[in-house]
Amino acid sequence: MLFNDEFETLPRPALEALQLKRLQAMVTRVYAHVPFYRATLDRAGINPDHIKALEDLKCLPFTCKQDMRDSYPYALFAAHMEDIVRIHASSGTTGKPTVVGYTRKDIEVWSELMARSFVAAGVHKGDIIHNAYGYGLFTGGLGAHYGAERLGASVIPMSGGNTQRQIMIMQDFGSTVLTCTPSYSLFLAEAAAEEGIDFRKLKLHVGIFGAEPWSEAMRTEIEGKLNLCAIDIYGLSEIMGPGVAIECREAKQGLHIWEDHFIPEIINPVTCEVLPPGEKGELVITTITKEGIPLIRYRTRDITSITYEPCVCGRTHARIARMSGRSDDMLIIRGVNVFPSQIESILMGIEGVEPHYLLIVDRKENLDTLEIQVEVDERIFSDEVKHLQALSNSIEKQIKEMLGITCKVRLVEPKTIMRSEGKAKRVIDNRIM
Ligand code: DLL
Repeated sequence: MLFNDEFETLPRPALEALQLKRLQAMVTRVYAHVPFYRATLDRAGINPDHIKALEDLKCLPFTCKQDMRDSYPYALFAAHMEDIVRIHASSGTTGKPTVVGYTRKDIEVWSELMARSFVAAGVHKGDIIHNAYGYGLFTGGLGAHYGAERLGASVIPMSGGNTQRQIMIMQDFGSTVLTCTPSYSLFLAEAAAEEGIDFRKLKLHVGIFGAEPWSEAMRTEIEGKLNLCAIDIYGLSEIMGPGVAIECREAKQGLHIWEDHFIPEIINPVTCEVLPPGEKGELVITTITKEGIPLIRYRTRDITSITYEPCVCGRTHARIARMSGRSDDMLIIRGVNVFPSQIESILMGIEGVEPHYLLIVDRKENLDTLEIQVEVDERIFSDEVKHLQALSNSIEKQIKEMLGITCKVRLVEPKTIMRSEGKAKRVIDNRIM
């Protein structure tokens, strides 16, 4: 099933011709309306007429998060304020948030792309979507909401939090689709079990999870505990919000990125050279239809790879691999690079280990240390100390063998690690002052 048959299956030559036309129009517009872009393009000696082919994108300068911060709040907007109908912001860990503005047309496009994403995930009219992404400045709640309405499904605007009530509503309203972060879905299942409610008996058939990194092993865990098909959805506020890319239900092999609106590239984050399909690097996105805040070659910091291989679902849009983390999430422990998702994959493969963990990085006597706190199930936790010790030793050994880092594993009681209603916090790095 497709939402927009024509655009989702455009043959590649037609798709690329459309991309070029839209790219040229976008660059012309930002050059005329955004002083920041006029200055950076002038500095690079490029004027909009230089873009004759898609390959010319490579000559354009990158935009990064700092450029958005420097333009706080509205300096990167390419539309007049009277044409901006919505403002969202993403809360950075430090300082001011990153602000994005949408024209009426931007909201229409976003709604369509979210509707396409829902259909790709196997959602249809008649479904009851329990939307537990946060409503507010965060794009998750309203983005999914408008997409659900555009599709014509029923949407329950739950937002995050109030977990007990969420479960009651899901049960009584007969929700068939759950949208929230993957970590919150597990929290919901756990809270339901505490009340004696078996999540597996609810009517949910699909969960659309994103906004934070999660592993394939976490998918297996969620699908088992919630008895639904778990689909990965990607997006970021700078580019639009949720619905930039999504897995199709048919393949669940990579996330289709809606290329009639975004041009993806993968670069080496150090040298900035563009990498060929299949190679892992940083995802860079150029928006080609946005009016409010179009971005040229935005460096997302998210690490993935891309493939243009045809997909069984018939969509012609490229697929990006599940994000393995953000380049700024990457931990360097005694010189070894490691992503939290790699540790997660190892933990999830171990019997009795629960999908709740926290990585604590510190520096003692000039040496980096990593402590992994991870919950184990009740049965294991009440076991003899020597068995617990043996289990933590074996996890430490596997991590050493597979990732090359020495760590200390601390097995903790069920429900000790803080649960999150939105994006989970997995790392505490005490080395950062
Ligand atoms: O998280 C938008 C969103 C809402 C996506 C709901 C999906 C579902 P931001 O708050 O701006 O926007 O955070 C964007 O979250 O750069 C990634 O690092 C991370 N992220 C988003 N989706 C995924 C995913 C929303 N499926 C940042 N896998 C992005 C891994 C993800 N990381």
